[in-house]
Amino acid sequence: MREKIEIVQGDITKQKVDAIVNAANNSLLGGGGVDGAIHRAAGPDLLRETRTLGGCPTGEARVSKGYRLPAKWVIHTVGPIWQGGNSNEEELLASCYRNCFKAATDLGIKTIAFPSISTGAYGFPLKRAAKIALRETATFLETNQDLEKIVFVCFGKEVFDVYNQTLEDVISSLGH
Ligand code: AR6
Repeated sequence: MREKIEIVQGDITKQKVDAIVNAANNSLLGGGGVDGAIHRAAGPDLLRETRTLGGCPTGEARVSKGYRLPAKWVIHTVGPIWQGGNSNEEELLASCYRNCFKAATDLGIKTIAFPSISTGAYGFPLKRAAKIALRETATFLETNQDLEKIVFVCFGKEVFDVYNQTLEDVISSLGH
């Protein structure tokens, strides 16, 4: 399981994987952060398609093509806005990862890359978010063999270090 998880520092729009995940907002019409970067790299056809999707509730996921991206697909998910921790934020973030894995298996793909959902503009504490991301990934990999590689693309060294440390914590707590 550990060998299927990769943590890298870099730009998700450059990843050569079957699908990249976008940390979008409920409108799916683009924004700042990783969402802005993905729309710029994919080109205007991406917005043309996401306009037809009718938005996306927080915690769910929607699929579009990748257009000019190296990735064939974009899985758009909407993370929760951090409101202090008592507004179901942790469950909603876990639900983003679960729904992205479901979308990936429905597409029949083998490789996927995630950004650190909700931890930029939406203010989710990084360590807590990383723990949720990696725990959901480990749980998924325990029962599902479809995905061969799951990449966490960390934008900056701080995020990279936190993900690496958290992966060790999650794996040892699961007894692997
Ligand atoms: N590649 C990988 N990660 C990136 C990139 C990139 N090119 N650019 C930024 N990040 P954010 P959120 C990191 O704010 O918190 C948008 O406006 C970033 O450093 O992109 O879920 C949407 O439209 C951080 O670690 O997403 C929504 O309105 C992580 O991606 C809102 O922001 C997530 O930061 C969503 O906020």
